[in-house]
Amino acid sequence: MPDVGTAVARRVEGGPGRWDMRGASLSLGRPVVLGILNVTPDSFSDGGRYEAPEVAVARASELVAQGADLVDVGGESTRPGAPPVAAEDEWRRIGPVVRALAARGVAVSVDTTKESVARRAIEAGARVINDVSGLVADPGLAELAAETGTGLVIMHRRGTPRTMQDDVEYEDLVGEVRSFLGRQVDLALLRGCQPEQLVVDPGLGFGKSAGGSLRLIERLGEIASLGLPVLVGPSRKSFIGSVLDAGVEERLEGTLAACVLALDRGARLFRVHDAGAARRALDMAEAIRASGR
Ligand code: HH2
Repeated sequence: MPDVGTAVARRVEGGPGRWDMRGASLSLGRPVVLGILNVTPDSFSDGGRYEAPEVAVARASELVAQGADLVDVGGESTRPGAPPVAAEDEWRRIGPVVRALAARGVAVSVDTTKESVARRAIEAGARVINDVSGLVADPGLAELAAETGTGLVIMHRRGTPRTMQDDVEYEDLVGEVRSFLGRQVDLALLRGCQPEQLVVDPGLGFGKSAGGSLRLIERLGEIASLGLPVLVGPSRKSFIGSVLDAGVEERLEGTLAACVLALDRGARLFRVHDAGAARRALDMAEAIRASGR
């Protein structure tokens, strides 16, 4: 198994630690909730609902009031089969929203794989880059994070949204995801990022079968053993639908169960649509965990 360097090892020795994002520092002592805001016409569960900037901003305020620590703003759907979106179009969707939220003091994460979009979002006040391609689509994102000090989420996925569900077989899924994340973390460190900026994500549902996503949660400890904070994004995804035979609107309990088990196996950050329910479930689970320490 690859090691991601002594700098990272130092980060975990001191407990749950913190996530640095452009001068601000978020404690990881309490589970961190990222509220999802998709400013897209076609996202799989909330596409078309928040396209008007004022509606998007109102939704973000709701997420924060419910307990989200950050709002993750995306302008390109990554659902299986989704077509790519040009940088200009992506920015046109999210620009006014990122600017308005940052001006209101909301911590904004930008869900993009493009350096040009991330750069504009940072200029508009975003604090975190959430790269679902894990520095593959645009390695320039690592330099950008190093230069600006933003937080950087490095996620594993196989292929692109168009192709990722074509082949979901792995010889050793958890090992491959872990090795990939280790390599990309090394790349980010080499490009000048500090370990405290980095978070890793196994990419539930991204080029994985339903069984694969379940296994990644069950064996999340192996990903956490890389020594970096782990984010998971199970919210309303189809692997929950497969287990429960439930439509997109009926996956809240499945999402919460996935979050709580992921927490117990080492995840510290949770990307969810239902911020209030996740906040309560995670705070409760964390209180139980803490009572034994
Ligand atoms: N999942 C989605 C999008 N971004 N980012 C991270 N770090 N982890 C995830 O698991 C993740 C993510 C997909 O979900 P959603 O945003 O709800 O849908 P869509 O991609 O259709 O907009």
